[in-house]
Amino acid sequence: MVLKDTQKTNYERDGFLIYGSILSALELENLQQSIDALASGEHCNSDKIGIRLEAAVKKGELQEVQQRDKVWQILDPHLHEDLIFKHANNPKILDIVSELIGTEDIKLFHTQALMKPAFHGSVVSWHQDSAYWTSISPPALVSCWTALDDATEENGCVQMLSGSYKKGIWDHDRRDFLHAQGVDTSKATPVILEAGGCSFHHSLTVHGSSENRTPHRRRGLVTSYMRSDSQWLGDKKNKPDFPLVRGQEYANCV
Ligand SMILES: O=C(O)CCC(=O)C(=O)O
Repeated sequence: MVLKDTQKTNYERDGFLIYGSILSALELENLQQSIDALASGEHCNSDKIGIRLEAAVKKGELQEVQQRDKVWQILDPHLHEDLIFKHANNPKILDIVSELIGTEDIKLFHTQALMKPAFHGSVVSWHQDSAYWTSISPPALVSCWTALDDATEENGCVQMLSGSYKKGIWDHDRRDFLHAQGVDTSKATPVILEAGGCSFHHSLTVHGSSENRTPHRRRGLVTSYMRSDSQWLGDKKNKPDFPLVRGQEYANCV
């Protein structure tokens, strides 16, 4: 057992856990460099990498910065950088995930880098991950959010709504998900982390993040895990080959 009883109790109550330091200084530096290499467009697999740009770039603003500072999201960076796949397999992270997810048998669902360029990093609206990840059942995945820069309220750290995971999937209006339901978002908890620290959240926990108002960028690396006995509800021929990161796999499961 790596988690203290209070940490497990807090996760069960809140649907998230602000854990703190998880990376060594060298691991942090290597991951920062890997993410920047992917974002810069200079990587050998550049044409294959799923990259979404910051909204300001699409509006024709934010022209005077390096390419890497125009990027908002990198999809599945572990497919292109061994170091990121190694991070997704970090035993310290997997020890915690297995306690939170309730089994030693774990597959990697996906990874993503979420970047907020200085002054421009835009809002991630309130959402539940499982409202998008509808092909996986049960909707009880666990994500680890690792800070590659200090994450503060000013630069748009993630905000979590405590206990929100207990109500299943909420009615989903993508334009105004929470306010439409009369939820007081001032009660959300800011996930403040130093670079190299991490938090964990349940895939039904309502969360989002605000804009980056500072001159410093905010990069986060998310690795999301599911039980390897989860069911794939999508078309069988479209099921990705999800990597087993711990324990065993099961027939007719993900
Ligand atoms: O990094 C962010 O701003 C949002 C993170 C998020 O939505 C997630 O980890 O699922």
